[in-house]
Amino acid sequence: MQTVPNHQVDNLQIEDDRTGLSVECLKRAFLDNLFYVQGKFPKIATKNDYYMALAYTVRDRLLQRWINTAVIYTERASRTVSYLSAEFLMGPHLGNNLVNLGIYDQVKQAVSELGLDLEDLLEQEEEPGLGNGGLGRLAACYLDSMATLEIPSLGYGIRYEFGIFDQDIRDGWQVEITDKWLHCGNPWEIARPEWEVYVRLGGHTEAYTDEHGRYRVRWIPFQVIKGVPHDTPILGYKTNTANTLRLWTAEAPESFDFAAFNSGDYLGAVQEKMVSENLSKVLYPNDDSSQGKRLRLAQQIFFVSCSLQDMIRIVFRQNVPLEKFHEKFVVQLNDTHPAIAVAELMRLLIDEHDMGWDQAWQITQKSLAYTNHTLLPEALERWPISLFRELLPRHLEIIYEINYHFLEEVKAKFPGDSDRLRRMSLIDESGEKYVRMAHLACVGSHSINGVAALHTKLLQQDVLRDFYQMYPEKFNNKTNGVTPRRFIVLSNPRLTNLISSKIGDNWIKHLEDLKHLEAFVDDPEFCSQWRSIKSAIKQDLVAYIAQQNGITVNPDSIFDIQAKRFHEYKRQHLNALHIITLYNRIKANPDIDITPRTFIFGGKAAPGYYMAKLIIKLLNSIGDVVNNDPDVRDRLKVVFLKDYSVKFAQRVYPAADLSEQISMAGKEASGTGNMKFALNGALTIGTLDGANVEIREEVGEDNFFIFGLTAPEVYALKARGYRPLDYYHSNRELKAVIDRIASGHFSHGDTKLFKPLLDSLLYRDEYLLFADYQAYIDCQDRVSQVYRDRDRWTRMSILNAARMGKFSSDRSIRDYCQDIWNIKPVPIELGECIQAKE
Ligand code: OX2
Repeated sequence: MQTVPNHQVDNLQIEDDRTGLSVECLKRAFLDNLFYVQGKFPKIATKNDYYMALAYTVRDRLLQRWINTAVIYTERASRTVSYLSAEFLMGPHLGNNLVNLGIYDQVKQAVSELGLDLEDLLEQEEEPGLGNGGLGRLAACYLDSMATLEIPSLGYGIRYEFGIFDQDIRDGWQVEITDKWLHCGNPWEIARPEWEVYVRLGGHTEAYTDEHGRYRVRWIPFQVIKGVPHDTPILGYKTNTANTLRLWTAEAPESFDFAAFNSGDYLGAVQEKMVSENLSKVLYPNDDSSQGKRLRLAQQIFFVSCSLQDMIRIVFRQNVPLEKFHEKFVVQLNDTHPAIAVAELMRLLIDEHDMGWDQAWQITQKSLAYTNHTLLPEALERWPISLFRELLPRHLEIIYEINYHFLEEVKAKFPGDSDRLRRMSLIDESGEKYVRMAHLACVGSHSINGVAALHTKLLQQDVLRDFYQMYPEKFNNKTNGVTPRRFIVLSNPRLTNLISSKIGDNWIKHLEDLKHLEAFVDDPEFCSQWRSIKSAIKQDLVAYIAQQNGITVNPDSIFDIQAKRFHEYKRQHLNALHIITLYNRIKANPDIDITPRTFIFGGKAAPGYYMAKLIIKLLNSIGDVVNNDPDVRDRLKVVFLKDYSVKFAQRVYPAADLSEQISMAGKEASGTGNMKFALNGALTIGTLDGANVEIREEVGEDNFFIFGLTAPEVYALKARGYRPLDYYHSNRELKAVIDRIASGHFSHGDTKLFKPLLDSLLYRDEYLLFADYQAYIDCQDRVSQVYRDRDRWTRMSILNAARMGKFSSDRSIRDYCQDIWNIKPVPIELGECIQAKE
């Protein structure tokens, strides 16, 4: 427990209402905030007022730690990680902060003594959905771990006014609704207008000679945008460290458009303002794909420039010479979305701070490090040169110069290899010209990492092969991890208590300690407790499904869950083929002995991704038929839970028996849902893709349901010439499944509805569903068999959770600190600022 900070008044200890952690103190503070912040009293207060009052009560306790942390970092000019990410998928703050402060139970009691229910208040929070999926959630887990490990860090990103859209399902189709996460206010952030910065866009450049006779370039922009930082404290688990997430909003600089450009043209000026504010309006809802839109490039330069300028401000404030920028900051690029940082840091150092090229280049390379998150070709960002020149004329010049020096280096290392020069150039000149952002990131960084062992290997052998040959020393792997605070302590308190009752609670900070659970795997009482907890959680989900979808599901059935973004490579439709296979078996033989299953899906599709949306429609259509067919007799249920989010994920992971991780091998860089499910005792059915490989290694092959082609087998099959029709014609069950869909059985006789999907499978099947179909079905049959042996299943479930130690984001962050960042913890003592206040 934290020691309670007190003011000493004549030996009498009086708790400070803004820092105290006792139940009495929390109650007083809560009512105080209800009155003085929300301006309400209990009789007229809404649930949201209560939520806000509680949030401010918790924020007060964070502020004390936040300010102490800032004081110490500033005094010591501590080396700091800047985590640059276009997405941070934080999830609700309140519950997590209660866990990390260690006051969940006290607050629960405090609000209950005031006649309120904590769970109810937690439900009130609109989560900031400032990310699409795995990439944004990883950034959030890493912030939690950096704070917990007392690593000085700043997360930098965009404060999108509209985060990821809300998903509704109408007539089985996904419908997108704008997310209004800010409409009730955001109690967790503090705006810092005093640290605003300006970002330039468009216009042209001019060369000139400075007073020392040096060649210089001046950039005359077409537009200037103001960036205003909004800070959110990120508290570590049971530490005093509270780091900062700094998100930028775009505004019009009043003086600029009103005076200089639009004098007298009031409406024009307002128009200008709206155009500026557009920059941070909306998150692009594409996961793992890039569309090459102008506004997106503008968003990237906007948050990157704001963040780098902010770092330079901090460097100056802490009296660090700019030549030592790379000693003060290491800047981690979360995929290529912030890769423009390479050119922008060069520009700031050279054009704005008078540094020479060579020194600026050294500093840039030493500061920046790049994480790649995908092997999908459609996700590799490239920008048409014309667009780039129009928006970032100065950056394009700098990139050309970097490219010149870089290609000289390549020539020196591989003389006479002009094909290599063409492949490696920062500019793609094969047709219309493009800037290749991954190449820019590789050249400008001192470290390049993938996010799982297999992914890093494939990067080296394939996507970034030339760069691996050029700079082998830059490459390293950092397997992803997830924070056990949010994804088990907060989301699964029952399992957390059981685990801690056996092995203490050290595992929450040292997840590898979960291995001590193995000692209890043969203890019948422990096994029965484990089982009854899973069963109770499944009951809760049953109630939720009944209320949300009006579907009755059997709590004893296998809860078979696939929850993630919809993408063809993730193969939710392979799962659908399995459901229909079982359905067909029942239709052929209504008395067949089948292990009951509930198939649960959750996830959003990019609004413009037609095929992914059609897969959602297919799943819902299958559900409509299967759930209501009397022959099925409740043995199969198909449930699509709409509007999957972090909040919702926390409810789903603990309830799973089976976790579906069935991407085509070689496509899923890592996956992190796979880790969250297993940590909560689900067994995995999966391909040898991404981190599945390492999860299986850890939990043991006997405790993992593996199937399907390996990555090399996928390549080999494609190279031989893959013919999906051959599988269709030679596999009776597969043919029956496809024919069942084609017949209109799931579409009220409409044979056209799913034709595009079927055609793409029959004639192309890019993700090899047909090739993996039989292996998947056989593996699922094994799952059904094993599930019937309750004791065996429980044992496997316990071993899965017990062996997940490696997949804590704390381990990932320690690895980043050691191998890339060269950074050590800075412990924070409480105290100083309380005295300062008095
Ligand atoms: C995702 C990857 O698809 C996923 O495999 C990985 O676990 C996650 O990033 C975190 O590393 N957009 N989303 C991703 O990559 C990109 C690009």
